[in-house]
Amino acid sequence: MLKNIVILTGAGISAESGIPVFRSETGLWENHNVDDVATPEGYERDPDLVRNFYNTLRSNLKKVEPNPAHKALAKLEENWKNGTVTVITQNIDDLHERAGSKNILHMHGELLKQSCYVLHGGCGDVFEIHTDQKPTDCCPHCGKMGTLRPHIVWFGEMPLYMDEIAQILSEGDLFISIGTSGVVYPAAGFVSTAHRYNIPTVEFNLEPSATKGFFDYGIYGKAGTTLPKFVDRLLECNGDLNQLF
Ligand code: BJW
Repeated sequence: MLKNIVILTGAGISAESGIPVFRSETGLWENHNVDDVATPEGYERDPDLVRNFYNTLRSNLKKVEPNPAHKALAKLEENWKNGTVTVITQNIDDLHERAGSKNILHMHGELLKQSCYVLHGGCGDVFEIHTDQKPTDCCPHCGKMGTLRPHIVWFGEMPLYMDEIAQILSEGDLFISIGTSGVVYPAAGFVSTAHRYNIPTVEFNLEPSATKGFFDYGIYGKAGTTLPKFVDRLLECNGDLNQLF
């Protein structure tokens, strides 16, 4: 029987809420060069630019709401009685939480958190933040000034919860990927891990992703339309995939 459901989400699930995806034709993120705002080197070059970039993204969270795709995943978690539903998200927004999902791992960090940067002499602790981060802020734990940074995993940094994710993948019975281009590792490799464990894999996207070859099934269209229908059918047939595909 299908017990544990593992879900990987990416920027595409939040697109219909109004948060832009990363990979656009311009190659820019919110009008910034990726190297400037999403690498440790960019932060060393211009911490104010990076701090302000994430302050703006954090502030913009107030203007967006979860969409039917986020709500469908929360509904699945609440109503799935055969095992666990885990959302591993690459997203740094809080829309899964606001939709009602509880079992979430933010592998690329969270906009509503900041950390005390060890490489700048900080203590490594992580704290909630709901306002703008300022260069004069002091760490609530070690008291140092100027060591707080956005709690975001930048390129070249180790994503979070990797041991837990490896365990969750090894215990999964169904792997679902939603709204991710499949180009950023290690997240892009989770489907091949699931494939090696011989569990069914499904992707939801506007179009086949870079890792489409590893998916057993692809459901293409806007996740806000396709996912609620899929979740309803999954719950109705109690996870019998033969009835679903
Ligand atoms: C819809 C939709 C709708 C739209 N409905 N769908 C060379 C080869 C291989 C790897 C590397 C390499 N050189 C360097 C690396 C490693 C690097 C990497 O992968 N780089 C590649 C770009 C080549 N990775 C890292 O550095 C990571 N760390 C690492 O590898 O450490 C070592 C390690 C190895 C093994 C195990 C453990 C550790 C860290 C990656 C950190 C990523 N951080 C970011 C930035 C966040 C900050 C910010 O917000 O500014 O996270 S990058 C960015 O990309 C963000 C995202 O989470 C991530 C993934 O993007 P995502 O979510 O897939 O978005 P898009 O825009 O790409 O795609 C959206 C999709 O949605 C599209 O497909 C649309 O079609 C679809 N869509 N609307 C359904 N309505």
